[in-house]
Amino acid sequence: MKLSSPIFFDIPNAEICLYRNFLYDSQEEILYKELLENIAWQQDLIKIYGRKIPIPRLTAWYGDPNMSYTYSGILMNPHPWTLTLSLLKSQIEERIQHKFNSVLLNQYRNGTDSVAWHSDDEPELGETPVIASLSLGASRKFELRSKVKASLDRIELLLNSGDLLFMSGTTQKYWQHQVPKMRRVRESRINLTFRYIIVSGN
Ligand SMILES: O=C(O)CCC(=O)C(=O)O
Ligand SMILES: [Mn+2]
Repeated sequence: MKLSSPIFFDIPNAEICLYRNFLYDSQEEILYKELLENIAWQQDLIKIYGRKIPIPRLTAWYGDPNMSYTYSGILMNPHPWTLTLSLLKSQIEERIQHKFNSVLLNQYRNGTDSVAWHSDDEPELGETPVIASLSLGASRKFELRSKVKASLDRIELLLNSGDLLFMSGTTQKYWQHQVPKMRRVRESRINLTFRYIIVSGN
């Protein structure tokens, strides 16, 4: 791990910071290949006007036992942590001093894969979700827009391989984010969002 200093963004009602080059280049490549080959990637379907269509990316959900999670109406049961994922989790936890119990992985096969505007505000993430998002592979745009003030400018970041984006506080309450299509991008990208699910009754 490189101890690059984080960039803090001055965004109203949001807490966002970015660690550029969080990983060593050598770790990045090994990790990317290992995840591409060994993660249990699945193609989820989403119901739109009664028709089931494939979402434009592959996903996988890993975590502690019982951390099931509903994402875009899809109930996901976690696969148990792989050694690679749990080492990565510890590395991130140590750096940002926050605990995680699950990770959602997205694979964008090329620039036509994407994720539409949304907030990571599912009830199981609590009032102020804490998300650590690691990018590997192709560089892709990551955009933020305010849910409450249309007058606020959109924020656009380019997330490169090895970057770690950290979102906390009221970011999910007041802002949405998306990874838009970038049709000229031919290479794939893997993104891991480490999350903390609050189990009801705890
Ligand atoms: O790929 C990314 O950078 C973001 C993914 C995302 O927003 C999500 O999985 O909720
Ligand atoms: Mn998200």
